[in-house]
Amino acid sequence: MKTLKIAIQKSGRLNEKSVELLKNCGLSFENYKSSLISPVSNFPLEILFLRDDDIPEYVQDGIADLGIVGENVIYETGVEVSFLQKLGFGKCSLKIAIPNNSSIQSLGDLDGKAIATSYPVILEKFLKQNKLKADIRTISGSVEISPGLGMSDAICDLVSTGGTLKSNGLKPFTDVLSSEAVLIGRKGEEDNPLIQELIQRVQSVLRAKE
Ligand code: PRT
Ligand code: ZN
Repeated sequence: MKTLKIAIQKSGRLNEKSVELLKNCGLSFENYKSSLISPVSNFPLEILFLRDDDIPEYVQDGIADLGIVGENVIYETGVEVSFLQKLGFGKCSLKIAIPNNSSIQSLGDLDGKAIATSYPVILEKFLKQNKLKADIRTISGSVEISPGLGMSDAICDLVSTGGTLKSNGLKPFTDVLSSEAVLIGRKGEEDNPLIQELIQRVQSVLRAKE
């Protein structure tokens, strides 16, 4: 049977928990050092270590059969993949936040305002659903400093503890999306017995944690 490939984050917030989950599934392999592919010695599987942003497309295009990535990245890239299992880590929410002294009080007040974000696709959808028109300013990082620099009236970014908002003089205004790490697979491959075997193992690891 064909060796499967699973894409996980090379380094960053999801790497350690993804590796831990796969090890707890009884898979034996080396974590990312310099090689971007690590073979699993006791299962027909290879681990690909990638930037998280690339994982959904690799899975959609069949370069990887499976992937572990945040839901936020999947929705932002707009790919067609199947959601196989929520994994219970990497939890965060995408929120619109405003300066502590902002005059914005209701959703309608966002109309015509500038909102800085690294999630323009998800934000645009949210604004449309709420019949709002705002000026989306796409930036790739450090979104939280943009209101203080006069670049935006609000931001839309991931929040977990809320510490970053606080230390930048911002407060949460409204929730856009909640997210956690998920196991995804290529559409149409769900019945592959090796994939089924891996899903079973993941589910029993998650059950043991409950
Ligand atoms: O290099 P690569 O592209 O792979 O990584 P990355 O830098 O794009 O992503 P990374 O490692 O920062 O995050 C990977 C995934 O972790 C995200 O896509 C989310 O699904 C999930 N996650 C969970 C988070 C957070 N919590 C989080 N708090 N991702 C980012 N943050 C950032 C947020 O953007 C903000 O700047 O942390 C800051 C806020 O944190 P608090 O605790 O101060 O609220
Ligand atoms: Zn990324």
